[in-house]
Amino acid sequence: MDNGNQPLRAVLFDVDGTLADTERDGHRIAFNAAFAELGLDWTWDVDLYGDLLKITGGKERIHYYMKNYAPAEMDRMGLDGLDAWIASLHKIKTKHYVSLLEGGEIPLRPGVERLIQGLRDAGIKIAIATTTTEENVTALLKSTLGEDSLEWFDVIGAGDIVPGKKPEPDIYHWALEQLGLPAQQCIAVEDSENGLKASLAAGLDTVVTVNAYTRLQNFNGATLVLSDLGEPTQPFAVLEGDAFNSGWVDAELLLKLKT
Ligand code: XBP
Ligand code: MG
Repeated sequence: MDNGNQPLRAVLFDVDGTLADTERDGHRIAFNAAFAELGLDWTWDVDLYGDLLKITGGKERIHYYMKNYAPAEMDRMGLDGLDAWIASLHKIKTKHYVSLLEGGEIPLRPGVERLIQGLRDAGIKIAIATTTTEENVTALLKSTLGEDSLEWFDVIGAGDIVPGKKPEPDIYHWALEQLGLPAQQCIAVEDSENGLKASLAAGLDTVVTVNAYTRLQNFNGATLVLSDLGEPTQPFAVLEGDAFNSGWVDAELLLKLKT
């Protein structure tokens, strides 16, 4: 199919909080399991983790936590060894997180699978633009959409492949370049203020689906802010913007947002 003249050629999905509610019962649990494995008496409870989420990137989040909550341990580590130690702790965290996903603990959010299939059927490209580690993305997609699902995505942009994590736009710039498309022909789907800042700074129209950690954040500039992507049996709630009387996000609605 030649979609050369279409106003919408690709949808770029964030992962954590957008494809699945991974933070509270996924990443947080995995961080705590890694701390316990190394004999650290650190516990990130649900509220503390909500505060820590303002720092994107697991390694960066650990660094911020140490600086603010465990400065003595940070001093003991010394500047030279700190980054390597955080990287090894984070590797252990990734192992725990991947095994949670492989155990089928974390489902996709409402409407995600339906939208992805619908975009594929409509010949609209799909891509991932996330701050999280690539292994985590692979494990989430395989455990929820099946072993072959990685091939459905034209581009998977994740983790440390760019220098600046969200709210920097780097990962979106990278993904757009890989897609070979201008931002004007694409839409991003995000769940957080940091994610929205990144997508807007890359020039992307953005649909936000909020979750418990992000629902009170500032989503100025989003094209649409929704409770979730919605399903025919379970329509979304519109929090901001015009959803053209739709109850669920599909290719048709995204095309309308582009006109
Ligand atoms: C969310 C993040 C990530 C995860 C943890 O990214 O900021 O850091 O919380 O994953 P996004 P890592 O919303 O862009 O998907 O520990 O692998 O960084
Ligand atoms: Mg997110």
